[in-house]
Amino acid sequence: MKTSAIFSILVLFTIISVVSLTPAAFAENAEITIEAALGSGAPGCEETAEGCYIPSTATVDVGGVVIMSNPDTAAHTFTAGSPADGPTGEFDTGLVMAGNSFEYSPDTVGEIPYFCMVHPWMEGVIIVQEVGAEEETHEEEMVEMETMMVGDVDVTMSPPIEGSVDAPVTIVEFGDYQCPKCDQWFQNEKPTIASDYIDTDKAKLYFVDFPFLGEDSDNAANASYCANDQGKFWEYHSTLYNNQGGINEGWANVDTLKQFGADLGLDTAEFNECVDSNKHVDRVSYNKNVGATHGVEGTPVFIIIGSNGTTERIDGPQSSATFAEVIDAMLDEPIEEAMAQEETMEEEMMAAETTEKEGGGCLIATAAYGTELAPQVQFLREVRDNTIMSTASGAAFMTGFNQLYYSFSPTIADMERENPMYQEAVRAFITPMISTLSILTLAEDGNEFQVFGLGASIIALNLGMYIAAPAIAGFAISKRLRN
Ligand SMILES: [Cu+2]
Repeated sequence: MKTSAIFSILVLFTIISVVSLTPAAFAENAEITIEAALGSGAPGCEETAEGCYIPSTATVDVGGVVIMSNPDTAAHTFTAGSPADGPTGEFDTGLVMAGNSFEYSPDTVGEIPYFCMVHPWMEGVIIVQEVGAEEETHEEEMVEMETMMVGDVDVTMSPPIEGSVDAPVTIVEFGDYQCPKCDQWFQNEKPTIASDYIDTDKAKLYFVDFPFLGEDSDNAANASYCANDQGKFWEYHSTLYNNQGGINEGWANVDTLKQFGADLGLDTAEFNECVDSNKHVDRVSYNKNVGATHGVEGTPVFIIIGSNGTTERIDGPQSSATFAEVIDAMLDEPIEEAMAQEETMEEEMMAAETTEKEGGGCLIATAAYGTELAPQVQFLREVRDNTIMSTASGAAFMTGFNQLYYSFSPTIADMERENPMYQEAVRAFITPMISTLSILTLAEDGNEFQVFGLGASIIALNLGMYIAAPAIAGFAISKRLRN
């Protein structure tokens, strides 16, 4: 929990004005695709700029088609409604298994919030508009959003990280796709850093655009976000470096950028429109500005931030050994101690606020938060995603269970947060139940019969503990009183 405190050190609310470029004369919103974010089966995606569904706000024409697809490894639902109020019935995909999709065609103008019944931290909105209406996202509008800081680097508008969110060390790379030194680092040093630190969850990488070598640099950066819209940022990022040519010699002109998109199997109509309209120009310039505030003038520049906020800067395509030295030193830092000294009251409060969100509307997680039960609850989440959700009866049960559970759970979770005594009581009440649930780990993943059988025994066991045993005790007491 300490690490999450560090990485969300300053969560400030700011108002960012998103100024548009030429709005498309005829918006092409006849067909849109929404994807469940990769890894959204575990909480965390709700803290990212992208959200848990990509895009988390999608605009479609009345009578158009929304394709809800699940490229993630966990099964998800796209269910109209909200975790607090439950399903509204406008649409419900039921469980969409990994690699599957579902189509929905809205027939009324309006906004439809939706969520995942299995992972209630996943929420999104579909905006249904008149055919031919100007796309709202292109208009000048005020967007209220959270500023995400790592150390003193603003990564609000960065693409998704490479690596694990929980990795203690953060590498922020400022780069330009046309810069030969960036490519040199990407080809020669990054692979070693990736295998030694990123793949081993010791470090994570943010890429922040710093396009300064000409028009094609800006176009390439914009195109990388167009690929990001379709969940292929890092693939496109690699494609760009692998095809790098001379500066402004045409290898990254609009036509070539579109070809790269097609080669990666992206939806070309959507991608080309995004490239032509320079859709993400604001995001790119926001990121360039972040570099400028940190005195970046050329690329690549790296800012490396340790888990307790220690910051080191590396200029130029230095060797992986140089990175290793800096990162190893940061990994050796005594995290807890440094934190204890540096953490101000205010930061602690903010950390508490962010961690509270982890419990969200889940009364069990909230009751377990900060206690020895917490790892057990996390473990059960994994069992749910790997074992229970891997069978049809288990998945059907979870969908029903979640519908019931989240109808009252958020209210109780809020009460727990307000009153520690209440949290204590709920924890005492659920502890035996959580222990029985661990029995499910005995089932093999995907074994329908075992999941069903063990599930039934657990229900019986719980009925016994919570209803039969107290009832018997009650009878015994009243009998004794009568005598
Ligand atoms: Cu889900």
